[in-house]
Amino acid sequence: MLLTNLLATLAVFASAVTAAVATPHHRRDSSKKCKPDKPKNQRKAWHTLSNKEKKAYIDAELCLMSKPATLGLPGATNRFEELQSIHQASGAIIHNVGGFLPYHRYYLYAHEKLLQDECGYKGMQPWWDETRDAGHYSTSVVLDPVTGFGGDGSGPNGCITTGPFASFVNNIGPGYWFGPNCINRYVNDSVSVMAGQAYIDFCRQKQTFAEFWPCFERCPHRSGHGAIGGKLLDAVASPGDPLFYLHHAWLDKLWWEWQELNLGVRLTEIGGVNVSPPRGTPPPPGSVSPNAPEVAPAPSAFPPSDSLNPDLASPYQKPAGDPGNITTLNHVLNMGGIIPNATIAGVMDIRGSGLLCYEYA
Ligand SMILES: *[C@@H]1O[C@H](CO)[C@@H](O)[C@H](O)[C@H]1NC(C)=O
Ligand SMILES: *[C@@H]1O[C@H](CO)[C@@H](O)[C@H](O)[C@H]1NC(C)=O
Ligand SMILES: *[C@@H]1O[C@H](CO)[C@@H](O)[C@H](O)[C@H]1NC(C)=O
Ligand SMILES: [Cu+2]
Repeated sequence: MLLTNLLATLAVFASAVTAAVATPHHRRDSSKKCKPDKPKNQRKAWHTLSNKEKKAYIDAELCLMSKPATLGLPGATNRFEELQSIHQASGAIIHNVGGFLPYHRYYLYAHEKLLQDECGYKGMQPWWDETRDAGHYSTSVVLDPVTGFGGDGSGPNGCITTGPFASFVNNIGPGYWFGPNCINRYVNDSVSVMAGQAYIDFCRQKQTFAEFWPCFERCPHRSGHGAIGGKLLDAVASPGDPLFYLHHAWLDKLWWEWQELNLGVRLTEIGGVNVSPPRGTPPPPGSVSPNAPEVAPAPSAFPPSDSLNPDLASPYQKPAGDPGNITTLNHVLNMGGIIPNATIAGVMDIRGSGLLCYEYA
């Protein structure tokens, strides 16, 4: 076991060195000094926002949903769906891989930037403090019908009927198919127990990135998707529920807190497979908390239509950047033209040495 760990660490180190001398990554505008701790760069917890701040965020999201698509991405009819479309098309190369956390970090940034640049949003991406709501998501302020994202779904398709997004018609999903469909939810409080601190601590004590990411991707990541259910549990079309961005911001915060425990190593430590293993592959031993049940993927109630995304990623498609099967800092995070592509190296640090400049408050 020790030897395996040592070899994994060496492999990770070797790829970090290779990355450092390879193609430089896209850099942020150096004319803008990064001050991540300035209030304007702080990502705050949803429950700490004033009602006015909450409304500003939701209004900006509604604005993205109302702006026509501009990039010709498959299935997308508006700016919000363009983001969802690139997530759908990349589905097989951004989940169950070592690039899962970096991809979603940069993806959140793309969303935050669209809200700010296209819809005049002055705030930052808020995050959902799910630990606070573990075991009782159904009563979370995040699901408030007036100041939040609306509540649980109902009826035969589980469509949400309250909140600002109740009438949103989503043209992406389910799965690799195209809509139109509603935002649906099947909130399950017992699954939401897995947002609890004990589950986070279980992954937090993992010493290497190779051990950390599969643990974390499963629980609290997948369990959170499972606790809301419906659209949010859709493996590839889940960004159709705006809750996606609050869930992933929380996960990004937790990943950053793990990085902060050993920044000297964890700002460059990466690894893990680079192509999704076939469905049903058992997780690596020790990566799953003994209490964490498997959370089923989206129900297979796909429409019997020909509306399949033509860009459907093949299971063995790989991200650009490095030919190997192990994730490296050179791998490309493809944003489909929404914002420039980046490499993993560019998003490892959120404090301004790369592309990102924010802090979690
Ligand atoms: C909630 O999830 C648990 C665990 O997966 C399951 O046993 C239970 O049936 C679910 N409850 C509902 C109402 O779907
Ligand atoms: C890389 O992964 C592909 C697909 O799983 C596999 O066919 C190939 O043999 C792997 N290559 C190496 C060098 O492991
Ligand atoms: C982003 O990366 C993808 C995958 O490598 C590539 O096909 C695409 O052309 C890149 N887009 C831009 C704008 O560079
Ligand atoms: Cu995802």
